[in-house]
Amino acid sequence: MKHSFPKTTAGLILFMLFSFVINTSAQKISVNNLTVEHLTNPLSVDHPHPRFSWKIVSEIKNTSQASYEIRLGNTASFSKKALWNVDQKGDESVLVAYNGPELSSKTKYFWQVRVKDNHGNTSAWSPVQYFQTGLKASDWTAKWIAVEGRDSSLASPLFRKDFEVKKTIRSATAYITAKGLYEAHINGKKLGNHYFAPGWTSYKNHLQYQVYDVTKSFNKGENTIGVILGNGWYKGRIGFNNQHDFYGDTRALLLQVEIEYTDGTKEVVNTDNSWKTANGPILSSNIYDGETYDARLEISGWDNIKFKETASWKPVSILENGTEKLVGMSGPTVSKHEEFKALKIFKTPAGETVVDFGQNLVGWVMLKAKGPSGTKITISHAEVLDKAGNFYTTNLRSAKQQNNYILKGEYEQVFEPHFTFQGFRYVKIQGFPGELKLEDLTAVAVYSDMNATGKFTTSNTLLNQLQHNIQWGQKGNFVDVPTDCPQRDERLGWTGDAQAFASTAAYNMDVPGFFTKWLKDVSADQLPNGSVPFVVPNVISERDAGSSGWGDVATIIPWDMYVAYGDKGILEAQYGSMKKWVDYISSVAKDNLWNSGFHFGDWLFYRPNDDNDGRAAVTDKYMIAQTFYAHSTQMLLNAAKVLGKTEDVEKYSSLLEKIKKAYVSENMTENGKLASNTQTAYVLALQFDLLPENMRQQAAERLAQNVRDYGNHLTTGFLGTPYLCHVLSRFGHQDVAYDLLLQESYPSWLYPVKMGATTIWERWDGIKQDGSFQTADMNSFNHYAYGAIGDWMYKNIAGINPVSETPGYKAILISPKPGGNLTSASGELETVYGTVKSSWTIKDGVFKLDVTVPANAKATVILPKNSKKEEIGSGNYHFETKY
Ligand code: RAM
Repeated sequence: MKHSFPKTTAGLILFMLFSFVINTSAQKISVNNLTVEHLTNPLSVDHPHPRFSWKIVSEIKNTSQASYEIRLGNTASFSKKALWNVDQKGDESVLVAYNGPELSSKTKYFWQVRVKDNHGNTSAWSPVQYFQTGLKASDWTAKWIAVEGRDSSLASPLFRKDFEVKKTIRSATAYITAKGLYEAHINGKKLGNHYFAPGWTSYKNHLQYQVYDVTKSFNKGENTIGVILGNGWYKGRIGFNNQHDFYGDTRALLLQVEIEYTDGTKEVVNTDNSWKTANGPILSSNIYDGETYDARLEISGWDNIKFKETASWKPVSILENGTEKLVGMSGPTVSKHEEFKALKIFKTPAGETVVDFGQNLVGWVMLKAKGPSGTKITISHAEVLDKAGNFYTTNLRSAKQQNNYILKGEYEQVFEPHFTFQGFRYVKIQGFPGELKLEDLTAVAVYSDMNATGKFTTSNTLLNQLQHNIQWGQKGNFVDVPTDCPQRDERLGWTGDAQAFASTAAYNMDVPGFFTKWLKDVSADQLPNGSVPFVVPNVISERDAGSSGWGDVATIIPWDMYVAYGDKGILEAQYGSMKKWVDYISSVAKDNLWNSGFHFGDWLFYRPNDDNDGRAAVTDKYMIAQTFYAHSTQMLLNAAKVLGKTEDVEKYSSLLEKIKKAYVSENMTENGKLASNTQTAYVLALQFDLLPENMRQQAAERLAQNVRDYGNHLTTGFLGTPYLCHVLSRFGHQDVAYDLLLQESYPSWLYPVKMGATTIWERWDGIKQDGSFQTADMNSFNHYAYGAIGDWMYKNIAGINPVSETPGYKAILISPKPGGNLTSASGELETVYGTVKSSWTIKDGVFKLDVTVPANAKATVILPKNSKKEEIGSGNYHFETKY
């Protein structure tokens, strides 16, 4: 609509009124949170049809999207004709695929959206967002550079280049990657605020590069680029056999800066033989052992202009281009998050100076220090103190987790490491000159940049601490890849742990980008026969693959991500891998029974110390394998249905039937008792629907009885634990589930909480009741697997459930199931449609529930002790019922 300015006063008033009406109607609905491939304004989009998502904000109840418009162009003003314009009826607002003309590489595209709702309101155009496409293989003109001769020094080499900018820059983009880790600087400033670039992938298959908008980084005239390389996962120590150089023995840098001047001309600055290299202050660094930094070796101004290269700056060598495939980074970067002040500095009984930060976290300590040149300060890291109150590091196995700083003696410096991270709550300080003060130390948590999406609180403070521990277990183990633990000489992408925790992870944080990236490596490192390695990226051996409950990550996480985020693309991308895994199992199964090969089984299940009485809850490993064979087949089948692969639906439906039959004849008596009479056995059989329907309830009774027989204690390990309470709830034993959850004595979820845990432990009894530790060989205090109970807490206590037929919380099931002695609970989830809330109280026999449903979504609400279903649209709702 075009307004022409009114000429009379009356006209002016009318005009103002009219504009007011227009504006308020425009404000009734708006769009925000625009993302491309799950990321905000990403710079390295490789996808030929990137997908756009947005959220609708509306104060009007029952709002859904009636139509949307997207425009996409080369300029932010859309002054030129848009390259792509869609005006489409429908309520699609999540992952809408681009289907305009072919996108060019290394190009910035601007886009925005506006929507109409079902009430006739139109939003304003959203703020303009952008994304940039990455480089095609043939766009790379830079050369890989490395130090001359053998790259045998533990130290981190510096690389530098000066160059001149003669004209005014319109735009400049840097594309950088490394074999090893890199930290890039332009004119004395670090590029980006992230760490551990280029991230960890299956380097032999693909190596990510990062993209930086460096338009404002350069000056007209002299400029300098400086880059430091670290060993990282590529060349540093990785895996538990003291293995080095796993991916290669030579660290190398690849950097290409593309500059466009305002006169339209272009220039490229590349890594090539004009670069120089020298040793810097980082004397050694690797992921497990930490870093040694000698400030006396700092080369002042090396990464800035006006620097005079001395004879110690040597020419670089050019590496033959490797076969590695370069890909744009698809997941989130890793950066600093929460900071913790030191709470307490104290002397341990052994006489050591130890600092407590109050939280087991992953990252590092920033240390302020000044002292005589050559003073060496050592910071060691530990998760716990022992029974006597001494600093305990035996559970780190061979990982040193130690940073050393050597002072240069001129002024106060703040030290932090570059290419390593530590898992710790306590640090031990040695060699500090003078008196150590609390303000000299700050711990900083470093993890992948995922927004917090979930909140969960209840009237029970121990349970709230458990939720806190689950979230910190996630933060510490989501450092570019999902790891088992972040502190000992392991820190690997253990597939079993990841599959157990993925659905909980998707409640707490925004993880689709994180898992999309990692799942590419699940496919990449899958063996030719379809078997899936124990760890991904696979840095152990090819033989270490194929365990049930671990390899099933290939089917479980893609499905979990699809349900939580509505991302069909993940299913499409992973379908081949899902299928290969199921076909692999079929290839080793005999008569539809998976009863061969190595399996971890129900890892770390309950086992009393002195088990003369035979209380250990041992579940037959092949019985477990068969249940996961069924489950993976079911996940594949689900994916085949979503993707419309009818032949596969038929094929795998009939396979699934055979798997279940084989399970029953091998493992169940006629009366329904299972071959292993353990909680995990019943849990897996019921969770994955292996038993004939008429045998299920009796099996659930056996499970409930088993829990009661153990005095309301769980006995499950990694595989049974995630589903234990789910199965109890599903078969009407909500009370038993609550008794387990709220159990405070060992083994239980709250036992570690009572023992002061601030993260989830690897074992139910990492610290035993007498204060002694479990075996130091395997006793991590930051392992997320048992945190998988979080999924049940959100679903049952808060009552926030996805509906897999309408994924991504487009349809939500709100069904809180109060229990235990809880008098209130509140859950919140930032979904791809917006915020879902469910919070309840019980007081004077009345259950009150407040629900929020985001625009363009709908919910079914089921109140406790009530089977009536209420269907609601978006908005805020209040319910009450007798309780
Ligand atoms: C341990 C890991 C991990 C587990 C495997 C089987 O080494 O810490 O948690 O998945 O073993």
